[in-house]
Amino acid sequence: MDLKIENKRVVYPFSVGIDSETGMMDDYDVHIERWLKDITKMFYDENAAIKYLNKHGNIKIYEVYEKGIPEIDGEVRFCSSITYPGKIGDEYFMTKGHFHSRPDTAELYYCIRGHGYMLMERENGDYVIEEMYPGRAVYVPGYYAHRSINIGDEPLISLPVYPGDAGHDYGTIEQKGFKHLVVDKDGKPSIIVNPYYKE
Ligand code: PAN
Ligand code: ZN
Repeated sequence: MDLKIENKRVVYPFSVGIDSETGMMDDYDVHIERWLKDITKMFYDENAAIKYLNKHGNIKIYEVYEKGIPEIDGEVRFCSSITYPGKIGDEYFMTKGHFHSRPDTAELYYCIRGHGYMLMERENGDYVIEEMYPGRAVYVPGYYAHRSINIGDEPLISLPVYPGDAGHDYGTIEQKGFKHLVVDKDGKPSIIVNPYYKE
């Protein structure tokens, strides 16, 4: 059988290690870091984000290690996703979140460390939240935007796995936001409606 070739690159069988303490991959092609300065607008209380920056300086909110697997039908892409503990105002640190560019594609997240929520929300605002903790797998069906939220006090580490041709649509969430947010209320995570959500 022919090996798949994309960008003149042959995909050979491989394996990779993911450190269960740090989430670091021992062999990766892409490393994405999201720092507060770059994503202040993702937090609903942008003033709190600016205050945080002025008081404490920049901070890493989350990062991702991944292998450069071709973004084509038939492939399976995966990464190590690490969201750090903390809050901006009363909102927990979280990933930007996105729909898939091919919106019908699903995703499976396997949680390795920490305690969090997976927020899944449809374009009409319907939402579901599933808890993430070590050993727990969360299935994100197609047509749901998804975001990992760290509600604990250690890094939230997970292994997301998704179809090669899923793609990432960040623009919709950047413009509209999620309708639902997870905030700390009296020391407990609580779901609120985003006051700035654009229908
Ligand atoms: C994940 C996410 C990862 C980072 O691999 O890409 O957790 O979150 P953002 O992409 O929202 O910045 C995934 O859902 N891939 O499809
Ligand atoms: Zn995804």
